[in-house]
Amino acid sequence: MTSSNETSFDAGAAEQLRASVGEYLEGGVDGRGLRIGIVAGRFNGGITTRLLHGALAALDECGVARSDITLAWAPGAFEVPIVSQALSTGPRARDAVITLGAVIRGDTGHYEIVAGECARGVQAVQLATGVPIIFGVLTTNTIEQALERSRDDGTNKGRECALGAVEMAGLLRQGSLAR
Ligand code: INI
Repeated sequence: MTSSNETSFDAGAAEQLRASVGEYLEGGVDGRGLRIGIVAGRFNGGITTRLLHGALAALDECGVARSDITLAWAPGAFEVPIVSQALSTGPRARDAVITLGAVIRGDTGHYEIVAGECARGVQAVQLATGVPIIFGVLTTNTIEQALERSRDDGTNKGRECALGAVEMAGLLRQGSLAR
């Protein structure tokens, strides 16, 4: 992934815009009181478990209570959307759902189908339910790339997705976005 001064988000510059618009909305990192669902694929479960540890650590940092987290294991990435849907509908709908999985091209003849249908399904669920479904399903060419993206550090994709879940849940509760 490339990053440069030109492409990265400039928080200072954005902050200066706050007073120049009618309504300025952004999520944050306060996860207290949020109910979060996590759907993890058991396929390539060594990778998804690494993502899960990254996600849980970040949710802890945001103040999300462990008792407010539901963890559901799906057989694989293909089943992740329907479980996400079950966690985002009805009276017990979560404030956000994090999906975690690993589809590795080298191992998979039908890589495009599994990865594509998972992404398509996740997007369909969040647009249909209004609950943010964060896409933490790795799609890589090699096992090494999947290991690299699930390292036990700040670059862990599960961590990034947990922060995204807290941010999106907060954002969608704000101002004119609130339902
Ligand atoms: N599921 C994954 O999560 N990752 C994969 O790489 C994968 N491969 O390699 O096929 C995979 N397959 C299982 C699939 O998600 C379903 O569980 C299965 O097809 C049953 O519907």
